[in-house]
Amino acid sequence: MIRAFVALPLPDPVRQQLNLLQHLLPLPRRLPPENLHLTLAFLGEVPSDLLEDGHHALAALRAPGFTLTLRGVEAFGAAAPRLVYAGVAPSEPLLHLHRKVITALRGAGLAPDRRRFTPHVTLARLDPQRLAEADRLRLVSAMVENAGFAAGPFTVDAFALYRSHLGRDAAHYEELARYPLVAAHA
Ligand code: 2AM
Repeated sequence: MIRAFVALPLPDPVRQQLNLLQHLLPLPRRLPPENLHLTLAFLGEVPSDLLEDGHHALAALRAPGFTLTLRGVEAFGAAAPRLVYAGVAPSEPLLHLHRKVITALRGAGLAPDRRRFTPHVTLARLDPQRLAEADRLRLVSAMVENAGFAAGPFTVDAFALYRSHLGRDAAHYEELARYPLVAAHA
């Protein structure tokens, strides 16, 4: 079984900006900069032959490239933040790509996570139970101070299939395949 997901890789300068943002926030733990990405579909543990079928379906997908801007700092779990992320400026091409990826994966017999798609780049995961009230307030106020964060616009010209190796500290993400998008001005 392979633990897999589909995501947009981010250009180095964008990951550097995100890393800076991570350090402007009082976070107990931060995702390593090399792990920063925008998830399109989470597959969980899948048999390798099924994943191979998913790979072929993704390789056959045609969608246009586009530009994307990251904007704002937000959290899932408003009162008790459990995941802090950089937001994504509204992007119809991103939603289009997401729909195509989901359709391709389902067509190949895979069952991507069905949660509503809220585009985001995870900066840190937290355990709300272990976050003292004073730390929570410091975090929320730093998020407000950095609400003007923006990165981009940058070009999105590919998406990728990743394998997740769970580790004791951070997971390690291995890129299994990269799928080019159609040039926007071909
Ligand atoms: P995230 O996008 O919110 O950070 C690999 O684990 C990637 O798949 C992570 O980026 C992770 O969350 C995303 N993901 C989506 N649903 C998940 C789930 N149910 N379990 C683990 N990771 C999930």
